[in-house]
Amino acid sequence: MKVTVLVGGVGGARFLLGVKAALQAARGDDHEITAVVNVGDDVWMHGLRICPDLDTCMYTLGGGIDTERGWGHAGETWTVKEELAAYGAEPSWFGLGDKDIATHLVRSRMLRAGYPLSQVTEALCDRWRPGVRLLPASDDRVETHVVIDNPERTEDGPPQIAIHFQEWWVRYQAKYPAHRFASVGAEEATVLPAAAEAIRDADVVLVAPSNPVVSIGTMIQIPGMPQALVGARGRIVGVSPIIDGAPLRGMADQCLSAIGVETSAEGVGRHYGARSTGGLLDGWLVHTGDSAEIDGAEVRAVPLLMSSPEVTADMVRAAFDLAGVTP
Ligand code: FO1
Repeated sequence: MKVTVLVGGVGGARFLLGVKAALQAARGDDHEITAVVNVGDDVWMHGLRICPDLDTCMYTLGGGIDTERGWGHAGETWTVKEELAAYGAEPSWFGLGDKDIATHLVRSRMLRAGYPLSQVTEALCDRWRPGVRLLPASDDRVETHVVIDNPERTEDGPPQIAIHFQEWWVRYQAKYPAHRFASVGAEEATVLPAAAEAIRDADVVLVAPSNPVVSIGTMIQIPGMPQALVGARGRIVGVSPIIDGAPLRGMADQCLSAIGVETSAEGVGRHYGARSTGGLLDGWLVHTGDSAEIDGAEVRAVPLLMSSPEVTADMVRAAFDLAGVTP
């Protein structure tokens, strides 16, 4: 059975643990899980290419994640970060752990040698063995930048500036309202062919409860991705990242309000739209107690709190059922 999952960072990685658990329980190793991972958060810092969502998925599925933070290594140390700060080397606000830096050094060296990100990811996964094929949504640079009011505005300075998503998210904790998001590089980018194929060929495509704007939203706009989704032979079922009107973690609410979408299971589901009317979804899972009316898509309410891989596996089974497939 082939399952393809569109994922972003922390929520997506936890969801993938549930997909793995559900398929292992039903079919042992007789399954193929492909994660198509957001690359919009990727960033060059201190000369290193950092891919937060790919690394979060790789560490989470490979057993190396710091479960408290949801990103970076367990048992991390911060010596290099402290040394960089001692030199006044900016950005000092981004948490680069010593172990994590090894990942970025290997990735940056391979990228500079000309290997595409998808091959770099495959090489890194040789060590971590995530048990899921991790594919970047594109080998090309498609970075999410955020337009905000200029915090250091001078009388002749620009009223608005664009900063990298990581600066908005980590340095400013999204305290400056986003006027809009720009996917820098999207026009020249193309969806990773293997990712498009995994979407087309899957028995079911799952949309993880990731940030609907800067993870899922950015991914499905990469040239070639809409066509792959339209051509998917299986049904596409999404899981709401909004429970009882709020995101479980992260700042999906600030992102949704920036694009004028209501922070609710129905708001996100309607934003994604039904595949039958040119949107993304055939089915939409909302949390017990929430409801959503999406013209052309079937909605079901099940518990969506990913409190353990087993509980998440129940969500995944509900998504398979909604997609009309038996794992
Ligand atoms: N998130 C933070 O809130 N603070 C950090 O200092 C931070 C550092 C960091 C380093 C590597 C990495 O892979 C992720 C990191 N994250 C950090 C998380 C990251 O900003 C977000 O997880 C994603 O970009 C959003 O999904």
